[in-house]
Amino acid sequence: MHISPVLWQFLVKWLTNSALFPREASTIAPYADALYFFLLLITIVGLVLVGALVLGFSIRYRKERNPVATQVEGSTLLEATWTIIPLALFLICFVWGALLYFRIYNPPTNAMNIYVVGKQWMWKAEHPGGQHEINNLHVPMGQPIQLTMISQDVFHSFSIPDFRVKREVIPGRYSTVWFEATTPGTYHIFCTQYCGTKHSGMIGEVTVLSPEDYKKWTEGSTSGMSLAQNGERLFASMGCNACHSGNAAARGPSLAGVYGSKLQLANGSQVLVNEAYLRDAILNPSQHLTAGYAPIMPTYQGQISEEGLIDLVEYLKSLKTNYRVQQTLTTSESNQAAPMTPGVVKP
Ligand code: HEC
Ligand SMILES: [Cu+2]
Repeated sequence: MHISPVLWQFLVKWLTNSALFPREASTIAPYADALYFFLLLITIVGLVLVGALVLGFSIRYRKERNPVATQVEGSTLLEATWTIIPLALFLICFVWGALLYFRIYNPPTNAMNIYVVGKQWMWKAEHPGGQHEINNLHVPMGQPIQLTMISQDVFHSFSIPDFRVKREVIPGRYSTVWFEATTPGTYHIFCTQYCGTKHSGMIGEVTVLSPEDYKKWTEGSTSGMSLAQNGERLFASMGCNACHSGNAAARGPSLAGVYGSKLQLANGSQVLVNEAYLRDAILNPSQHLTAGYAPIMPTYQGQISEEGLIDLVEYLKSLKTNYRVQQTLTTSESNQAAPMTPGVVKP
C-alpha cells in the first residue's frame, strides 16, 4: 500500500489545520500516523464495499424482481477470497504495528535520560544536571530523549499527543519512553489514565528548544547540584558508606562499576544491573542477595522519596571507581555538622 507523498502532505496539512489531528512534532510521529491512516483507509474501503454490496443486493434481489429465493450452495473461491484478503490485511497491520512498537519502546543508546515522577496531580521532571521542573519539560530538539518514569502514588499515564508517545507511569517500577522532537515550540502533556478528582488538571507543557537555547536554559535553572551529587550526599547521610566503603574489609560489596554489570546472585541467577535493579536493591535488599554476602543490608522502604532514589541511582551510575566513594567518606564527616538530607522522606 503506497500513498503518494503529495496526497500524504495534503492529508496531514488538512487534518492539522482543521485541528482534528495533533501536529507531527517528533521523528516517530509520521510513522505512527502512516499506520493510523492505513488503518483508516482499509476501514473506509471495507465500509464502502460492504455498504455498497448490502445496498446493491437489496435492490437487485428485492421481492418484486426475485420472488423465489435462490439457494446458493457455496463457492470455495469466494470463501477463500474473503478469508485470505482480510487475513493478509490483518497480518500487514500486525507486522507493521509490531515494528513500530519496538521502535517506539526501544530508546537509542545515545538518548539523554530525564526522570519524570508522576503524583496526584502533577508531573515532576528531573534533569541529570539537577534541574527540577513541575508540569514543564524542557528538551533540546534533534536529540533522542529518554524519559525514565515512575509514580509516587497511583497509576498515571504520560502522553504527548504531538509526539505520538504515551506510556503508563506505575508506582514501584520504572517505565521508559523516548522521542526526538523535530520542531521548536510548546506541546501539551496529558495524563491519560484516570487518577482521581483532579486528573483532568494533571497536564503540562513540553518546551522544545534549539540545542543552544537548551544549554542556556540548563545553565539558567541549575540548582548547582547534579542528581549524582545530591545522591552522593544522601549516600553519606543515610550511612550507606558504612558498609559500601569500597574497602576490602567492608561488610557490603563495592558499588563502583556495578551499574551495567552482570551480578551473580546468591540463588545462582545472574542479573543485569540497570536503574530498576539499583532502585530495587535499595528497597528490597533481601529479595536478591548478591552472592558471597550476608543478608545484613536493611531495607530503605518508606525512608527515601522517589526523588531521593533517583539521586542515589544516578550517583551509583556515576561510580566508575572507588575514588568517589573514598571522597564521599571524607565529605560525610564534614557533612555531619550540617545534616541536610534532601530527598529523605520526612516522618
Ligand atoms: C549494614 C550494611 C549495609 C548498609 C547500611 C547498606 N548496604 Fe547495600 N548492601 C549490603 C550488602 C551486604 C549487600 C550485598 C548483599 C545484598 O544484596 O543484600 C548490599 C547490596 C547493595 C546493592 C546491590 C548491588 C551489589 O553490588 O550487591 C546496592 C545497589 C546497595 N547495596 C546500595 C545501598 C545503598 C544505596 C545504601 C544506603 C541507602 C546501602 N546499600 C546501605 C550492605 C549494606
Ligand atoms: Cu494522573
